[in-house]
Amino acid sequence: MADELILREVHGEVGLVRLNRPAALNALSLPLMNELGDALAAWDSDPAIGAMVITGNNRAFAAGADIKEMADATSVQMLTHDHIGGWDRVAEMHKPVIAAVSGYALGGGCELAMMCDMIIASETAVFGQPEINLGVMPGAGGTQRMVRAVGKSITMEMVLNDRRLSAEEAYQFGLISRIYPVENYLDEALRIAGEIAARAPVAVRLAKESVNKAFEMSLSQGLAFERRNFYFLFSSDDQKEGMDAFANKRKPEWKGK
Ligand code: DAK
Repeated sequence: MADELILREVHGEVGLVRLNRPAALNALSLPLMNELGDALAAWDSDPAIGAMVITGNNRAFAAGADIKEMADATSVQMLTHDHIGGWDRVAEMHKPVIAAVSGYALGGGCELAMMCDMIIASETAVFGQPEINLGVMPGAGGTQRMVRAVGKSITMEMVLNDRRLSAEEAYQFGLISRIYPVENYLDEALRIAGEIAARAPVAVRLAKESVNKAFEMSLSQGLAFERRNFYFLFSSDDQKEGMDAFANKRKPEWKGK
């Protein structure tokens, strides 16, 4: 239906959310973000789903938070409406989440993509943090996740002077992991998500958690965290299965236990 804010599809073991406000370039309103958070959370606890993909359409992943919704808000309303609540949930998922981006990924759209575990883009993708044009600044990770991805100088240009990155630049700078033609970027994102979903689930979960800790911890804390997760996996059936399958030259059958 045309007026649904998001569309949910299941492709094998992959849950796909299509942001669905094409007339507003998928502007991320509060109701849309709440629905997105609900959809991801449901799949995160569904054993039939192993990975998730968020996409928009060929013209826009998302051109930002909904400016018209925010325009008249006061600081107190922004604070008390819990604007961040719906957004934070995306980064809290235990299962891998991939952003499949074509066209505009601006402001909150770029921040939403960066909350995901990897970004796969079409050749037409454009990444930017243009909030400065509105007299504000990024509020959902644009100054923090971007600087960790592409470094200080490029982030400063993006945040202070609305520099936009093409897909090729975003790839060179390390913001995204793949570029595909616009005709098949989504299929490729679904393919990669499907491959990850077919891997040992407990190992995938702890590996994702460990990589993300690199953004939160010192090196020594992160190394200790990684090591504990590594040791923990030796209590899983899948570790025994994976190593036995290797030794016996057969394909492993994961149980997620
Ligand atoms: N919000 C609302 N409507 C938007 C929109 C947006 N971000 N972006 C586009 N639209 C609407 C346009 O108003 C237009 O609607 P109608 O006039 O047709 O009703 C329709 O989408 C088509 O847009 P255009 O006519 O402008 O299309 P063009 O091809 O000419 O231009 C554009 C495309 C992407 C260059 C342009 O639309 C644009 O500059 N859009 C705004 C980009 C932007 O400034 N984004 C940053 C928004 S601020 C937070 C969470 C998130 C955020 C902050 C805090 N917390 C949880 C605390 C995020 C903030 C932002 O993202």
